[in-house]
Amino acid sequence: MNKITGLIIIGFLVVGGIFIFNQKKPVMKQELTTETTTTAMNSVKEFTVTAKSWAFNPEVITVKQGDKVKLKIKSIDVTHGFALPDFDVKIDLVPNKEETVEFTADKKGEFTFFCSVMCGEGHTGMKGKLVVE
Ligand SMILES: [Cu+2]
Repeated sequence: MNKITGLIIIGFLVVGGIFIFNQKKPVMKQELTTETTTTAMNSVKEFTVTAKSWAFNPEVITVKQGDKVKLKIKSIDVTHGFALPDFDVKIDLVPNKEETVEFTADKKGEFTFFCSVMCGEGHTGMKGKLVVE
């Protein structure tokens, strides 16, 4: 009889434990949802970027985490490219044609963007930095 009572008590503890554990989860989810909402309220940051042999201007673009980033990029000489692999951005820049790329800066850090079209001797040094604070 004592053994059975013991098992029942253990059973209650386990069920109670699971109950408490499950109670905590929705609270965590709610916190995440709140964070997402805050992120969605962040603004669109627009930049005009010029590409020419062999540099981007501006070379450093700084935004806040959660910002929606809009880049209007134009090559003013030969065909260049604009690649920002961390945000799945890769585009060819035909001379004097403005291209627009948009992405959400959803992670903090410093991310290199670079020219992705062979454009001459300075090609490999043609890069810049996206800073997400
Ligand atoms: Cu290039």
